[in-house]
Amino acid sequence: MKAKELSNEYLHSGHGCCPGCAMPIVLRTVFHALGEQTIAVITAGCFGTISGTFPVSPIKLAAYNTPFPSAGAAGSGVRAALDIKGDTKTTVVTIAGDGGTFDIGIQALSAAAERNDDYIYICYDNEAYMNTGIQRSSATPWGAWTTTTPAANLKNQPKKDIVQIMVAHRVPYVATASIAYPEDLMRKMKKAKETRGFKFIYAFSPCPVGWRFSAELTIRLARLAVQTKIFPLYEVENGERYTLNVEPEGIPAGEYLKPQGRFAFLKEGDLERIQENVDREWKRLMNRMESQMLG
Ligand SMILES: Cc1ncc(C[n+]2csc(CCOP(=O)(O)OP(=O)(O)O)c2C)c(N)n1
Ligand SMILES: [Mg+2]
Repeated sequence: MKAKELSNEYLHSGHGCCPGCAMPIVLRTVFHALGEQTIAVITAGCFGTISGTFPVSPIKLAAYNTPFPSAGAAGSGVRAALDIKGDTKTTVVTIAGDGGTFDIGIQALSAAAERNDDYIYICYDNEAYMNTGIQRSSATPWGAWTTTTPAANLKNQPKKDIVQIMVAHRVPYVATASIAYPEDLMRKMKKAKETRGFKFIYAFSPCPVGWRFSAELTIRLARLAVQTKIFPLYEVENGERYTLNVEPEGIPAGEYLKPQGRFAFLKEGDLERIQENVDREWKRLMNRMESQMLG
């Protein structure tokens, strides 16, 4: 990344995130790309907790806090207010976790996408309700421990495919992103900023506390998620044009799962089952990309 791009900080150190949390790294990069003429719409997850600590908020951007169910609508409202004032330059970005996006806020998110309202919605996915104590969400992967899916009763449903849900709205831009590939994340944010209409950015966000891994492994796990094909990096324009951004090495899924204590309760055969699912999902993605080339 060029030094000039990093010269303006909008998320400062000294914030209240846990050591090794990926979310402030994701959002620091996001804010670098969007610049200071940005209004952040914030929900009650971990980001809301660290950014709403008056008078020591670490963010240097205009911010609007809203309940989870209205996050999608609040982004639309801020955009509409700016439009009425004739301000087309300010970028609106709604930021929510996986619980706020996949579960609690999905109706307002869907409605804003259906109207193709002109703002960016970012979901940082740490795969559970972390701020309230590691409860499972519909983004928690199959076989994971959480406080509501204990060792004797691990998560028994697959992760909801939020990207396909958003792609089905045929919005101008949907992209997955990872802090292990910051240039890619930066480029996607700039593209989202330049694109008119609704944009959905889905950022992977490893959580050392909830996933039970050592804090220095955050970036390595983010990279392994991409390289094992568990979290592919790709973008989709107008609901149909797919581009794969990083060709994964296809490292076995176990390399990603083993450092994480939340997967310590898997039984014999579970690893193979997870690997089969990763391969099946990857094939589905490749089929979509191929059918677009044929069509
Ligand atoms: C409507 C509503 N339901 C529940 C809560 C309680 N709550 C506060 S933070 C949180 C966790 C949200 O999880 P997520 O969106 O994934 O963000 P994270 O904490 O993981 O960053 C919950 C359930 C709330 N504030 N509002
Ligand atoms: Mg979460």
